[in-house]
Amino acid sequence: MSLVAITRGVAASIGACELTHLERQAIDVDHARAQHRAYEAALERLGCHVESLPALDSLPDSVFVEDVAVVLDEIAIVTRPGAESRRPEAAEIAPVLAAYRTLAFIEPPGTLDGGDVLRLGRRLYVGLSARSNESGTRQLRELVGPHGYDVTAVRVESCLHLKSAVTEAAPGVILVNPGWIDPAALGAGRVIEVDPGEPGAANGLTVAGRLIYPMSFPRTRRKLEDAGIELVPVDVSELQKAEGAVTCCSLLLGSDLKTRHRGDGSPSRRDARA
Ligand code: CIR
Repeated sequence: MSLVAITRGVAASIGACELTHLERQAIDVDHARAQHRAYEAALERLGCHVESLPALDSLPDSVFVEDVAVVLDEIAIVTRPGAESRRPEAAEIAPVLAAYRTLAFIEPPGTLDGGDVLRLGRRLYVGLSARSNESGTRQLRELVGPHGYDVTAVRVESCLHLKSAVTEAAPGVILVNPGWIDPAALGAGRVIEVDPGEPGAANGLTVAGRLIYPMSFPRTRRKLEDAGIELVPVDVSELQKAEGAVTCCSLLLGSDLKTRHRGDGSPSRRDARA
């Protein structure tokens, strides 16, 4: 079983991205692309096969592939993003995921962003946020229940997504901004709180026992290192201007690459970047 990371190149139009909690700042597309390639390289160094999809210049936020699907070992759910401008991204990811998983879809009036779905073991916590609603959560519960997953809804009010406020830093350890989410709501074992001066620091991506983590949060980084967590630092400063972080730039899935079926018979699109 290999680990596959699906990513998508940075759209030339990323400067027109959705913004909820940040002021718009100019984004240097070349710099953002270089940072994104370094992120992909970090995934490769950690043993992932990176399926890097071409940029979609008409969809400014399409680099943030996490939001358009929830991928489990048993099934992939293609979401219906809360932001209308992002809805066409779902149709772009569906054929890619169909090569790896049976698909299901969130239907109207449901909305769901993958950034609102935190998996801890067999439980999926879903942020009821500006992007993900009760219907989307209910549909997700019906789709994953038969595969042995429980779904628990959690209110998210002060930040974009649930995973802006909390991610898993290591097995049984969550990294959390307690000002944005009450860690007690997540019933996790060990809790590491972000440094109070770094509210956006709760988003890290665990891969192969390491934590891919933004360079821009040095104080929280020190806390994580002191807790014995091995970090892989990445500079995502340009993507952060688009309200992105590290979980949002990939979809991770276990795959038997040798036997998986590709509908179009083509090889991996690793080198098909725009
Ligand atoms: C948006 O507002 O949808 C994008 N500008 C940022 C999405 C980031 N996604 C994520 O953290 N899961």
